[in-house]
Amino acid sequence: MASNERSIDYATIEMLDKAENDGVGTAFGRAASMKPCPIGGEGSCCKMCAMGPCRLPSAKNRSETAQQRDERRGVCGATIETIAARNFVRMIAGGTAAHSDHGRSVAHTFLAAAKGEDSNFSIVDEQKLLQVALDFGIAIEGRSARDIAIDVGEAAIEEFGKTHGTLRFLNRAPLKRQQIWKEQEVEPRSIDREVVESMHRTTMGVDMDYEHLFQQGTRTALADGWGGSMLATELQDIMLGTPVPVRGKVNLGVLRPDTVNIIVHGHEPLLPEMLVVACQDPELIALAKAKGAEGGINLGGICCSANEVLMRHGVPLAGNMLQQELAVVSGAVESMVVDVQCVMQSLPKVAECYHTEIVTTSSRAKIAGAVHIDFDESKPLEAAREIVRRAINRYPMRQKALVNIPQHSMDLVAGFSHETINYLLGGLFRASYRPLNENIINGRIRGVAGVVGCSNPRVKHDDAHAKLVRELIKNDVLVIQTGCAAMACAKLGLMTPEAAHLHAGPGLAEVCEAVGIPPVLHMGACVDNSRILMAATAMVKEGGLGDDLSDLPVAGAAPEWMSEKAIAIGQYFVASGVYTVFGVSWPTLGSEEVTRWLFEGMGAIYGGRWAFEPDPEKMARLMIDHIDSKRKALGLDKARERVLFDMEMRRELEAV
Ligand code: SF4
Ligand code: MSK
Repeated sequence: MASNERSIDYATIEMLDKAENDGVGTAFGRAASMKPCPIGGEGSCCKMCAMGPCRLPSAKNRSETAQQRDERRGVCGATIETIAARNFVRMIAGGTAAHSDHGRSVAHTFLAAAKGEDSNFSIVDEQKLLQVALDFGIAIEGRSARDIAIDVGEAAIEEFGKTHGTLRFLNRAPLKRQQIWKEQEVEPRSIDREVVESMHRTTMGVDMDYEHLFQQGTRTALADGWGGSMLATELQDIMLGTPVPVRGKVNLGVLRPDTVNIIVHGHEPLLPEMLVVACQDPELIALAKAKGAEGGINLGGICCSANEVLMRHGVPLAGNMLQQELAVVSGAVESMVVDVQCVMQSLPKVAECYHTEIVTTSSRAKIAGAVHIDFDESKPLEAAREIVRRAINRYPMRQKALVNIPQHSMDLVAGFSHETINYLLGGLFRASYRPLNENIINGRIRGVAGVVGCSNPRVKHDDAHAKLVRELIKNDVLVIQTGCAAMACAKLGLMTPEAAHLHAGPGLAEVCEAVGIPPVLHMGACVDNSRILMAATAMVKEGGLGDDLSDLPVAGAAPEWMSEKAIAIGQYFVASGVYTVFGVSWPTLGSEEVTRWLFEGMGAIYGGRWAFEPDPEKMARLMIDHIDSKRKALGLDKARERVLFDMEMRRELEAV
């Protein structure tokens, strides 16, 4: 397959061609040569015990009687419904474990920082500390920030393994939503417990009623969104600063010639924060220059580590998940520093062809062929300085003949935390979601869409993100993004204020131009999907758009998802009342009954439901139709007609 059929991104296309010339294999090539297993892909393969694996091909294209169908079971008698549900719940458990283990390490570092133990971190955002303390029911009156922070840190750590009650952040949701969770008995009790119970209930011979399994899956996903992920986001903000709008650059063109290039990749922002400090150290810059790197040291990022340091420091984004190998292929990266999640095991293999050193830093993740420098959370700056020094020492090994930095990069504005949206729209002294709600009510903004998730070589890289988001903003839907999806759209210039008049419908463009924001807002990393929950909750609490998250004219999507984390995120959005559409493939298609339950049954219970649509234009239509149905239910369809059903405006819109 030609490179331009694999990606719409010019930098990626150039590096894929270079990889081929250099004889380097990448995920794109492996995906093309390895056909996915159709039975596993539909969620119908069970390998929970050694009587199997049991593969139950889907009933599609089969003419079988109900009895024959009923007899199609695993060795233990498990039905296709049970197998599909168990696999799905295990994906949720995996995703929740990943986000939440990240949250746990942040909580431990937070507590150490609060206590003033030997740590390079401190309490930066006191206002947010007080807010979290209030949500946790911790007294703040007349107490020092230090004492409050210690209580918050201890309470946060407790959330992972407490033996009584339910998660504290559930009380942030609208009251009606809390009531639904209570009635459905899906309030998470503690984060670890829900992951463990999901693993228990999906093992051989335990829970064999798919609806009952999904109840546990939902409870586990809520432990992610309103638990582990939300804790990670909030504690990081208190320690590292709540993001505010910041200009940055994105794509492999941010790598620099004659400069030591270091890439951070993964998810946890604590070491990258220290790398930001180390890369500015005059002594290390002087050392880099002494080694011949006249440009000094350049830090960039891949995946969510990148999003974190972009939002707080303007560190450039080198690219999204599928560009990790390609950054090395540029021949201009001295060191790629990885921690956890979305890291490819092929990196050391790719690095063998160049001079790049792959450095693992988490005690939870090592890769054969990489160097391991443990990120000791009590001495993080020391680890960061060692990593930078090693990168500098590799610069003289750079092989000029193998260097080719693609000349593609794009400006963007990032850092739209939900607090920032509050200030930007309402002003510093009357911060509020009122202007956003009013613009939705008067129809200038049709609704809000969260477009998140990964990149996946099973589909054309960045293509679905681009088509979906362009269609949404053209139809006056404000888009908020996190993760690799955010980078895909940033590379196209959709995260610049100028994108409003170039690509947005007239109503959305008017609002964006008045406030000076892009029509597509970068809200951060994958754990920061919790910011989207908070923004949606703020919209409900502001009033005028119903009294629950499921009343809002909003929708979610992950058009190029690949990770178990995406399934956990989708499930907590659906269980929070949000209509959520996924592309690529759907992991329960082997069971019509289970799929129907997720696509329709959940809607009846939670007001949010799943949908699957790989075509991005059809996906946009589904989301816009859903938004319009919510507008109608709120009685806002008339208001919108006044604004948009003007023919001249329509013609202008079509011409964009
Ligand atoms: Fe097969 Fe049942 Fe074992 Fe799964 S648990 S592998 S369906 S025997
Ligand atoms: S990094 S989970 S590929 S969004 Fe958060 Fe990107 Fe998906 Fe990883």
